Amino acid sequence: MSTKLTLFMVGPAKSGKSAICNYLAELSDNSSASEYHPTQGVRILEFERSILADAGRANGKPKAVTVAVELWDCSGDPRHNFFSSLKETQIAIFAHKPACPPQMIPKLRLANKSLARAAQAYTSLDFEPETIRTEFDNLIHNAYTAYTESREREEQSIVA
Ligand SMILES: Nc1nc2c(ncn2[C@@H]2O[C@H](COP(=O)(O)OP(=O)(O)O)[C@@H](O)[C@H]2O)c(=O)[nH]1
Ligand SMILES: [Mg+2]
Repeated sequence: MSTKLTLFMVGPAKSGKSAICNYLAELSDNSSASEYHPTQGVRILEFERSILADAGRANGKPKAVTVAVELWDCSGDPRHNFFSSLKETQIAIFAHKPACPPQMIPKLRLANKSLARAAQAYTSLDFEPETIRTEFDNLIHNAYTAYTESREREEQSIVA
């Protein structure tokens, strides 16, 4: 049975959340569509990613793991505040479209303490879109590692 991770894509309206979700789920690209279609409520995309998981305590070799991903493409409408309902075991990806050219983008300072150390990546579907997938796989890798480590700790506390 593969591990399943649930991730939420949240951020302001028209910041490219749905476009990124489609790209990650390898759905047909509609980024050239002239009309904007705001996401109503939430749209759930399911797909799999293969990652190279770190070696656990038991053996020394990294192994290829398939992770089932449930990606929630949330509405940017502030009336649907999905972020406040996130649990510790879930992950948020923020999409934001800065109003300046890519080379001028400053490092964002995230006010929320628990997000201060969050990884940031500057990407665009027009410019090196593969970076989006690479960063997403890094996120999946980190989440998978945290999940397996917490499971190992739980198992050990039962045995002890
Ligand atoms: N050229 C370009 N257009 C984009 C990109 N990302 C999103 N868009 C366009 O920006 C608009 C808003 O994107 P969407 O994903 O619907 O935003 P959401 O409201 O955050 O889900 C749409 O018309 C997309 O086609 C991008 O990387 N490049
Ligand atoms: Mg959307």
